[in-house]
Amino acid sequence: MAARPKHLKLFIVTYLHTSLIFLNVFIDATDVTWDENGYILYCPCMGRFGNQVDHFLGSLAFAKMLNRTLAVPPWIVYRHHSPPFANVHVPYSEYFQLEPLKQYHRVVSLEDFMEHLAPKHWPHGQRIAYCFESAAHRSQDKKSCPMKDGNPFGPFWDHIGVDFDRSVLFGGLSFSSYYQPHWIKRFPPKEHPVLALPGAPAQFPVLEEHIGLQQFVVWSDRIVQEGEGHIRNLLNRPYVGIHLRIGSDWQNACKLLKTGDTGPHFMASPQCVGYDRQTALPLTMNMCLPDLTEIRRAVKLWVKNTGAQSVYIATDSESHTTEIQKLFKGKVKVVSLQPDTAQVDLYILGQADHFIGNCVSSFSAFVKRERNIHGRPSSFFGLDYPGKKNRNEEL
Ligand SMILES: Nc1nc2c(ncn2[C@@H]2O[C@H](COP(=O)(O)OP(=O)(O)OP(=O)(O)O)[C@@H](O)[C@H]2O)c(=O)[nH]1
Ligand SMILES: *[C@@H]1O[C@H](CO)[C@@H](O)[C@H](O)[C@H]1NC(C)=O
Repeated sequence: MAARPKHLKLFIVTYLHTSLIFLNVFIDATDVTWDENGYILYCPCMGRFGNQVDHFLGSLAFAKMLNRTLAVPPWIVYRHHSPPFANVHVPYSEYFQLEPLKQYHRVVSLEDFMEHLAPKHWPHGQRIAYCFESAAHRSQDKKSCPMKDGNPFGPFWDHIGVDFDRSVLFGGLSFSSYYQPHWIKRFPPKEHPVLALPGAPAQFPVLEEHIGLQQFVVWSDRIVQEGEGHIRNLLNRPYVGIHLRIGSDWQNACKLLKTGDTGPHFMASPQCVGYDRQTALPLTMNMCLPDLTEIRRAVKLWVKNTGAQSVYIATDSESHTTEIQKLFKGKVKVVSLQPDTAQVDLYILGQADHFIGNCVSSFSAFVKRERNIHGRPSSFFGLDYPGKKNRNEEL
């Protein structure tokens, strides 16, 4: 009698153990199990990192809307001024974890899709490109999708190892949720299992309703470790993080504002002037291209407000470290790393006790969205209290 429960226990433990192993295998395998509801593939072919993330969030929402698995593309990093002097394709998982995305919707990395699914389910000879008629009209025969025309398009699909065999064109559709039934009807997954698109099925800047998807974009351990190391070694809390987007390309862009060639909605600016065109706040030159006077003013204000011990400067060109140091007569530590990997800057800005961003920049917008999710405060150059009426007007 006494032996039986013991055996039973052993049996249960063994059983649990094997089923856990089985479950693990099963979970791993789901990544590379063919989805009957089909896939969305796209090239993040517009803009640099900030733009690509905006497009990624919209594409994630689009894939969920069509209930297709999103093949998550690598990031395109333009390294034309430093080795290897070409585009680099960085897998999503180098910067972020793939797993948290799955809480929102089914995803597979484009690399895994190519390695495990494409050979059987999307073989050579059956690789169809899908695009707007208007896009195909730009091609030589006027009926081919311009999938690999020019940079970054060609190098991207070459990196993935894809040539397209033919094109399917569409019109009278857009990526907005209004067209969900139209998409499903036009492209049932049985006949169109893999929708490969020349660009992201999304808008820039990211739609207001998709901003919250940032919560599923979670840093990889590698970036966390590197970022935390710098914070620990270089900064004393509380610290203020600032993003200086002031380089020559940006100076040119902001000229459009000066000449009146753009209204308050300019690139990422809805994040601070508001998405509603009717009620949008004015977009000022200080918000687009803060001068040294404005940079000094804002940094001084937020260092004082937060009792900051350090200031971290992320920049696309000059850091103005000396000028900012002078403001505090050596009492505040001012640091600028200018790391090789821009994501390290983004991480450190995200962790700051206060962040001052550039309202027009999608690079800043990444930081602002991430901070909002964690309830961390942000402001912008030229706009100290976004979302609230100008303090002076209230007085
Ligand atoms: N490391 C670092 N790189 C930056 C910084 N600001 C801008 N950059 C680089 O410049 C790029 C700017 O392009 P995006 O990320 O698309 O952001 P954006 O500010 O909206 O600029 P545009 O796309 O040019 O309109 C970034 O991806 C970075 O490569 C910064 O503070 N630190
Ligand atoms: C969405 O796709 C999944 C996976 O293919 C499937 O199990 C599910 O039934 C689909 N949902 C709808 C509403 O079609």
